[in-house]
This record gives sequence, structure tokens and C-alpha cells, in this order.
Amino acid sequence: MIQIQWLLPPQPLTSSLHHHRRSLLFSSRRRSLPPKPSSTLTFSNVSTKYFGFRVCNCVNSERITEESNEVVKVRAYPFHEIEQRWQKFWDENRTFRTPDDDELDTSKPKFYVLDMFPYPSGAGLHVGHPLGYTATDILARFKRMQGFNVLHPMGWDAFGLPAEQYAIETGTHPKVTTIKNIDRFRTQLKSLGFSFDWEREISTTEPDYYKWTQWIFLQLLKRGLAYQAEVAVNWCPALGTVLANEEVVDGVSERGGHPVIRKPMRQWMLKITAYADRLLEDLDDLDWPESIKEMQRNWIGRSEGAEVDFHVLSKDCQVTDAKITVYTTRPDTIFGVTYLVLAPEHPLLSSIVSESQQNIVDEYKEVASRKSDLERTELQKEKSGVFSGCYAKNPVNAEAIPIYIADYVLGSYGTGAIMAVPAHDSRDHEFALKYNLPIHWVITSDKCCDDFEKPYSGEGNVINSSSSTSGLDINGLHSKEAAVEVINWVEKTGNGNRKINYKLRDWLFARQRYWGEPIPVVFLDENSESETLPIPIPIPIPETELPLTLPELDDFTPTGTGDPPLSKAVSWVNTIESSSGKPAKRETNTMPQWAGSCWYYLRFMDPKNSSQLVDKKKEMYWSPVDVYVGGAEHAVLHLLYSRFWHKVLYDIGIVSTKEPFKCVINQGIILGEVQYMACKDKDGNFVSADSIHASGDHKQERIPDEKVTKSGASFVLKDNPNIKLIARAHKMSKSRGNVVNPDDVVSEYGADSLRLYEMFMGPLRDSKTWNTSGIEGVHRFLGRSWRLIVGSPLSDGTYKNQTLVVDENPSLDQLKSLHRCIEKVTDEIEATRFNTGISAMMEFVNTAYKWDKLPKSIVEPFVLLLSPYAPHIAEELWFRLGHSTSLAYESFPKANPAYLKDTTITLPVQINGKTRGTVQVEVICTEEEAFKLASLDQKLSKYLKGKIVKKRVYVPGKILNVILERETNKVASR
Ligand code: ANZ
Repeated sequence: MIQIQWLLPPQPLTSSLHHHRRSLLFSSRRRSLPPKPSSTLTFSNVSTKYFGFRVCNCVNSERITEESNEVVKVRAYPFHEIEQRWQKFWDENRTFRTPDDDELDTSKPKFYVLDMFPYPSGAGLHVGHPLGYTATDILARFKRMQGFNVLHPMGWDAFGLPAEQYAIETGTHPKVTTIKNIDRFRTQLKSLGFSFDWEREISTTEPDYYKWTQWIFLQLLKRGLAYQAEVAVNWCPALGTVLANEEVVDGVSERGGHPVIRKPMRQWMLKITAYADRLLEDLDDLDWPESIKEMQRNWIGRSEGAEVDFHVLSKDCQVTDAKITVYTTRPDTIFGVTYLVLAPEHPLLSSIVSESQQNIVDEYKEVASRKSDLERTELQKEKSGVFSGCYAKNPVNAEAIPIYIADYVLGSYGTGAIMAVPAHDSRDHEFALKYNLPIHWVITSDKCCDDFEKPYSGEGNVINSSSSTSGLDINGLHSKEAAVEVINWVEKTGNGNRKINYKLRDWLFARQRYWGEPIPVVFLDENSESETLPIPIPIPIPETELPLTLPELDDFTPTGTGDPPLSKAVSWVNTIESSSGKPAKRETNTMPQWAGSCWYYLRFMDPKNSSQLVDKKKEMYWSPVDVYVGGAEHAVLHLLYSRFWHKVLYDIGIVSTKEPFKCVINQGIILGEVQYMACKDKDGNFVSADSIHASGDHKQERIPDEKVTKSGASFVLKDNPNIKLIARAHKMSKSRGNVVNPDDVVSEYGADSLRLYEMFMGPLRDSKTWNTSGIEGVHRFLGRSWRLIVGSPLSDGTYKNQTLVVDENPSLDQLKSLHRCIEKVTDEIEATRFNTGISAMMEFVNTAYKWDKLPKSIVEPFVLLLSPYAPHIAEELWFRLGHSTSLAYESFPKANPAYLKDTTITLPVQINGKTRGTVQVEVICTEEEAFKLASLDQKLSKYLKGKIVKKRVYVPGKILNVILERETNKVASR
């Protein structure tokens, strides 16, 4: 049966389509089928590029005719109607609502599967979002069917910069933009059939939610874990605002390109460093990707060493009281110190710099203030510095060594001062060469041949390290022993002490922005004028006054003074401090976007609780999150911040587990479709990509896919196969024009196909390349599954309501195929190898097409297996198989081991005591069946044909021995 299928509602035919359609119909010798305004006979994507239609066999959707480059598409089954119907059904029946309070049967096991909730941007979902969401949805549906109580929620991380910037540009209040974007995201997510419990939806911007973010802040404040400090921030004088690090590119503002300087300002800090050791230790037991754990370890950056004091010398070389404390991880190199370095922001600087050097030092400090820490510590950057004009005494050998100021030493790490050992540290070595400072070797490598041209930073044996003045002698010791010896010596002589340091800094928690959670503290007016209090004393607002809601504001533009926009809400800012009744001002800084996302997983357990952050019983039941899926870009900040808050909440008895997320999975990124580039020389002629090194100067030009063909392992121009092309997949971006919108995919192939395709592209954790023809493949598989069970469409393109299944007992073969498929799909879901689970189902459907009959007892379990991946089609099939309720809580099929074993064996056959061959038999095979198979066997039949059997000895599963009559034997052989 040949039929044209149209994909979208009928459109007026253009003349070229008329012509094209007629020629196709003519060539297929079929009478013309006018496009009917029915659901199946509708029209396709009418962009000129994709404009096309297809003559297809309605029984199997296989492509029959395809004109040159026309993209040919077909709807393999009526997914539009099916998907809408089931999404409505799930909504109306609250199918995925997780029972709450007394309805929750806590004797059942629980499974909490969570996605990193999205920022609802104006751009809507991209195809990267559904990758993780489909994976978690498969797990949620699978566990529900295995009898678990499943918590699978969704919400919005909706505070943040883009909505505020949009407000500055257009005057639209961030709340309005946020609500609009959330609505769009929700609609898109619902169109993909995710089984979220939408009744638990939360948004970080809702006062009911941020009440508890503010409450956590107050607990941190109470415990001294939130404090204020003067911290250098990115201040842009031209824009009159503080910028986030990502808004500063190469020292200028991303918007407008204005210079940005580092300026100290009052900020809120959270003392995450107090939890450094616990954050490090507890990593070991987590089922997280090793790479993330390693990144967190490096971020925390624990190092063991010592702080050593170097006394500053006066002009006449006398030891003064002033001392510079350095932090070193290599005390074993202390005899190799040839100068000290202070960070430009070191507090001692002003008191030690000599008069003659003052101007030079001031200038240097000014330049350094414009650089970020990252720029300053970049290894390849040329080192710079200035002499302070002053010297210090090395405590171990009493040598006078010069003190320099250089920006490769950071004020924020260690003590902001170092002892420089140019022979053994590459940064110091580079600096010493540049400023002609001495280099003293004090470590030899264990291997031979030291190269004194380069610094040696490894450990080794100590040389040139003794002093009669101090009595310290570490020559001949190994680095490790020498370090211990030096630390003991400095501790004993009062020149320093053992010290553990962390790279981890306290968390800068304030933003000079409007669209964030207000910080719930006030400052008494009487204190704000105080000269003696550079940092005003914060007074927490009473917990009963939470939430402290954001005031409405019409003007979001920066104040120009560095004061946050909230300072414009004068009547909100001016308040009365509750306990004293005195006039006070509210804090106008807001919290960073990280705050709301630090604890949202707890609120999902009890989203409507107005008296507690989370009910204790509910928390005890649902904690911790069993599987947390999201992008690898959150390896440190979000995942570390939420671990920190969780531990604080653990300490104050709000949560019952030490860690929030048992297992974390990072989904890979989806790259855009492969793009082909041809190289052109100066004159505009194509040159092969493999010769561009030789030709040097060249330009690249994008080549449309239809002009490309494969030749061996390369891609070449169809017109000129000598020209090899560059094939590359890029991150999806608007500027490259390679962004795939999930809405388009859903309307063209259906949500089930998109879900299936995203899982089929490759292992969840790998990066993958989008390929539209891949969706056609999985879409065809769903169509084949549909037609296998429902049958071919009727002549008007619709399908019968019934199925083709029969109520008969299945054959052994059918049972074996089914149970192998069950085993594979189950194993693969459990191991989150979703792609190979799909292959197993494809294999099953291929096999099933060969069967004459389809027993219901085989088809039903298959539909259940398919349902976590492609829930809409599975629900529809389930319904057509005669069920009246959703399959969401049906038991997931279990593989029966009896059908998994290989039940045939190779049975040796002896004739008159000699092994003459073998036959394949079922393990439980009768003597008669075994003998019959032997007589039919080509090789054995030669021995048996026409002979009389005297006796048969059959040991089931082991051997068949046939004894022949001798007489007959002779007669027969005559
Ligand atoms: C002397 C020395 C000799 C050092 C040597 C290294 C090798 P980690 O392991 O990262 O903690 N350092 C200390 N404070 C610094 C700061 N504020 N800015 C830049 N560098 C700083 O690194 C500790 C080492 O980094 C310290 O040990 C110090 O240099 C340097 F052969 O002291 B070392």
C-alpha cells in the first residue's frame, strides 16, 4: 500500500510541490491521493530547504522513493494525538504525585532522584536539558514500577543577573520576566512527558521559599559562620557598579569595555574554610565521579607546611621587632632563601618601605590592583616586582636578604608573604634571573646530573644547609626529614610553627544587585556614623519577621556610588530595629544566586511547610538524594557550597545525613550537528584540508551537507573528491547557527522519539554530537513497535482501536527472547547505560516481526519495558491491550532465569562404542527424540541407514550409544 503522509496541517501547494508530487505519484503508478485535512494526511515542514514529502509504505514506513536531495520525512505513528492525550491524563489524574504526610507508606523503600534545577532563561529549553532529565525520568519511572516511593521534583533557580539586566534595558520587572520564563520552561518540560511531581514545584524567588534561605543565613550568622569584611571587588567607575568576575574580560567590563579596578568594599563572607577538613574527608565515601572529587580536593587544596618569621632589619642592619611571617610548604629549603616577597596588598608594606622606594612601590601597587588573582598567578606571565629598600634576617643563618614586592604572591593565600628559593621554585627562579638575585642550591635530586640552569622543585637530599650561628645542620637529610627538623627548630626557637593551609577561601556572599534574596539584618543608625567602627555591627531581624521580602523597585540602574540598587528603596531601607526600637537601616546587598540552590533539594521533601524548613520525619525518610544528575560545570562551586550548608544544617540538627547527594552523575554535553568546512587559498580556490599546512594562508568556508560525501575515512566535496574537508562538531550556540530547539523535534518526531534519541546517542556521561538522521532511526523503531502491536493503518490513515495480540500460550523461543530483553533492559537501567538498553529492545522487536503470532503475555511485558523510555506510546499501547489505568505503577517485569540459560546441549553419539558425531538437543530431551535427531543428522545417518538397532543406551545430557545388529550389519553392507 502506497500513501503519502503529510506532517503538518495542510498548506497551500506551491507549483513546484504540485509538480513534484505529481511526478512522484506518477512514477509510483498510483492514483493521486489528495491531501486530506485529517490527522495523518497533513503537510510537512514547508521551509524550502526541507520542503518535501515522501511516498512510503504504510506498513513499515520504509522509504520507497526519495528524490535527489529532498529531505524525506514520515510520521511513523500518530504520536501527536497519543502524547497530548497522555500528558492530559497524567495531569488530571495526578499520576506522579508523591504521597505526602499520612498517605506516604514509609515501610516501602524510597528513591529520591533529582535534576540540577534550571535557571529559566528567556531562550527556553535547549536539547542539552532533556538529556539529564530523560535519564532521571527513566530511573524515576523504573523505580516506581519496582515498588519504591519515588521523589522526582522540579523547580527553578530563578534569581540572577539576566532578568535584572533585562530590567535595566527594558524596564520590565524581573519578577514579570521570571514568571514568563518559568511558564515557558514548565510547558516545554510537560511536553516531554517527564514524570515530575508538579505539586512540589518551587522557585527560589518565591518569598515562601527564600524565607528559609534567609533563615539559614541567620543560623550561619548566629554561629559566626557569616561575617563582614573589606574585600577587593571588581569596581567599574564608568558603569558605577561592582561586576561579577565573569563580567570582567581582560581587565575591562564585558559591557562597554570600561576599565575595572579592584577596590576594597564591605562584603558578607561565609566561613566555608571552617569546614575544609570535613569537606575533604567526607568526599572519600561518596559515589561521585572521581574527576569531581579530585576537583573538589584541589579546590580545597590542603597543604602542610610551616609559618616562619623573618625579622626586618633597620637601616643599620639591626634586628627590629617588625617581622614578616611567610608560609612555606618546603621548610627543607630554608638555607636556599635569597630574598623575601610581599604581596602588594600586604599590611606591613607601608611600614617597611624605604623613603626612596615609596613612589615606585605605590605605582606598582596601583598597577597590581587592576589585575585579577588569576592573571597574577598565570605561570607563563612575565614576573614583575619592585625592591622595598629594606632587608630581613634569615633566622637559620642570620643572612640579610632583600625584601621585594611582587604580584605573583597573593595577599589572600597563606600569609601573603613568601621566602623565595630560586634554585627550587620556578616562579622565584624566573624572578631572580630577571632582577639578578642570587640562586643557592640546597637540594640535589636522587637521580644523577643536576642541571643547574633550571630550578629543581622535587624532593631530594639536602646540601649547603648548616650554620654554626644557629646550630642547625640538615645536610645529608632527605627533604621530608629535613622539613621536620626545620619545623622543630623554628618551634623550639620561637621563630615559627607548623601550619596547615587551604586554598579554599571564605565564600564572598554579597552581591550589589537587586534580583536576589535580601540579607535579613539591620544596622543601627547611631552606629553608622561611628569612626571607630569601619564595619557596622549587624543585628539580625527576628526569625518571626521572615521572609523579608524584596521591595518593589522601578529603577534598577546602578546607583553610581557602589551602593546596591536596593538603597533606592528608601522607605524599605529605613526601619526600626525590633528589640531596641531605634532607627536602623536594612542591609542593601543581596545574596548570590548560589544561595537558593544550596538547599532546594531539602525543600522538595516538604515544599509547603510554613513552620519549618523541612519536617524532621520527612527529611529522615527522603535523605539523602539517591541520584543527582547535572552538568560537570558544577563540580566545585554549587556542589561544594551545598555540601557546606548541609553540614552546617547537620550540626544544628536539621538534617540527618552528613552528605546531601549519595550519587552524582554528570551528563555529557550535546554538540551541534557536524559541520563541514572547505579550505580556500588566497585566490579563492578550494584546497584540500590535508594540504593547508603547506599552502599556509587560507580561509574556511562552510559547505552544506548535501554537497559533501564520504571517501574512505574523510569527507570530501561531492563535485571534487580531491578536496578533503574539515568535519567538526561545535558547542551549540546562536552565533554558529547550530542550536537545535527541542520544541521543533517534538513537533516533528514526538517527545518519545526525542527522549529515546537523547538516550540512544551514546553513554550518558559522554559528549555527543547531534545528528538528525539518528532521530529518524529511533522514530522508526517506535513506529515499528506500534505497528507490530496495533497493526497497519486503515486506508484513511487511522488505526484500529484493538491490537494484533492473541490470548495464546507463548512458545519457548518467544519466552527466551522476552526474558533476555527484560534482563538486559533491567541491568542497563540499573547501570545507567540507557543506550544499550534501547538496543536490546530494538533487537526484540526485530525478532518479534518474524513470529506468526503475538501472545499477549509476551507483548505486555515488552510494553512495560519500553515505558520508562517512551512513556506516551507505552501508555497508549497498554490502554489498547485492554487496561484502563496508567502503567506507571505496574510491576516492572522480572527476568525468569529458567529462560535465560542456554537450554540446548551438544550430545555425543556413539555407534557400536565409537563416537561418530554429535547432535544439538534440548537438555530435557527424550531418548526417542535424541535418536530421531541422530538419524536425521547427515554424518550419523551414514552409519545408521538401513541397519537394525540392537540396543540404545541413553544417558540424558551426557551420551547416546547405539548398538547395531552384526548380521544385519553384514547384510546391509553387502
Ligand atoms: C618556599 C618554597 C621553596 C616554596 C620551594 C615552594 C618550593 P601550595 O602547595 O600551593 O600551598 N606561596 C606561599 N604563599 C603564597 C602566596 N600568598 N602567593 C604565592 N605563592 C605563595 O604552595 C605553597 C608554596 O607556595 C609555598 O612554599 C610558597 O613557596 C608559595 F622550593 O616556600 B614555598
